[in-house]
Amino acid sequence: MLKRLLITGAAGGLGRALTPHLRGIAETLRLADIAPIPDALPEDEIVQCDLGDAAAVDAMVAGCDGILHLGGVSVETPFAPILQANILGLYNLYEAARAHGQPRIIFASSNHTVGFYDQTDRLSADCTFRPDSLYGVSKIFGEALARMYFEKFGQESALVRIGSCTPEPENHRMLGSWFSQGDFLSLIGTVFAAPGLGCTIIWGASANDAGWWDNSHLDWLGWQAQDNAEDFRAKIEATVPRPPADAPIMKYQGGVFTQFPIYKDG
Ligand code: NAI
Ligand code: 15L
Repeated sequence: MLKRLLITGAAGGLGRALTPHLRGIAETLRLADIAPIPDALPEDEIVQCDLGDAAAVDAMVAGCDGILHLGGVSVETPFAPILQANILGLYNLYEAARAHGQPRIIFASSNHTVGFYDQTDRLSADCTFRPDSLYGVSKIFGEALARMYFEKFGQESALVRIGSCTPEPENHRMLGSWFSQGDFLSLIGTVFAAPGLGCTIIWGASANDAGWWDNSHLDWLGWQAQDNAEDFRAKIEATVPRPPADAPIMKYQGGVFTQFPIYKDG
């Protein structure tokens, strides 16, 4: 069991959904976010900090032997907040980890690193990046940074390219991209329990019949997704109007992110 698991982005959608189920894998949870964290328990440690603040990130990481890094900008925005949270923030996090015993890190990367692939493409973990947004580019930076800290210092990371982590798939695209919260939780448990991890790319997706991503390189890890978006197909067909086949949400793995402009401040 971990002694102290740091969960960044604990006030966000995934942080709030996953945290209650992670109490069993660590003696203490340290919950961090720039925003107030609504559902913390009295025994949780709370840290309010901006990932762009190096000293605050160093203090946030000190004393932790595992990190679930969910914090950061999670959508397409102007470059400034992405730079602060996802680029400077990642550097600050890995530098803090280097200074404090190299706790294993699960980095919430994204399908938007490869969003310009077609939904007819099938991808292995070593595919060429095809980012669909500045947000996707920032996740590629995070993956590259993690790799460099592994090569230079042996820092272990799981780079989880999350598809769409929602309680249920919500539209036709998510029949391919869905990652159930249960499958994410079992992955987190497996990653922190594994004897060795290295720096491993993992497609964060359930065992979807209509899925696009191949995790067969992970046989050694002993994790297999259990859920399947196909179980929700009838519900989606009945409740969500089917977009035209050439609509971005039906054509591209990254869906509508492929259509976003470069947003400017102001
Ligand atoms: P979210 O936007 O709900 O949560 C992100 C949290 O990060 C927020 O609570 C926000 O306050 C915090 N944050 C933002 N900027 C910060 C800063 N400068 N310093 C400290 N904290 C900051 O996102 P969600 O859906 O919970 O996703 C969690 C992570 O997983 C994100 O990194 C996202 O990119 C990634 N991801 C999520 C997917 C999903 O389906 N939910 C899919 C792919 C990736
Ligand atoms: C992501 O990376 C986003 O953080 C999330 O909000 C969703 O848009 C998800 O990808 C998705 O592609 O469904």
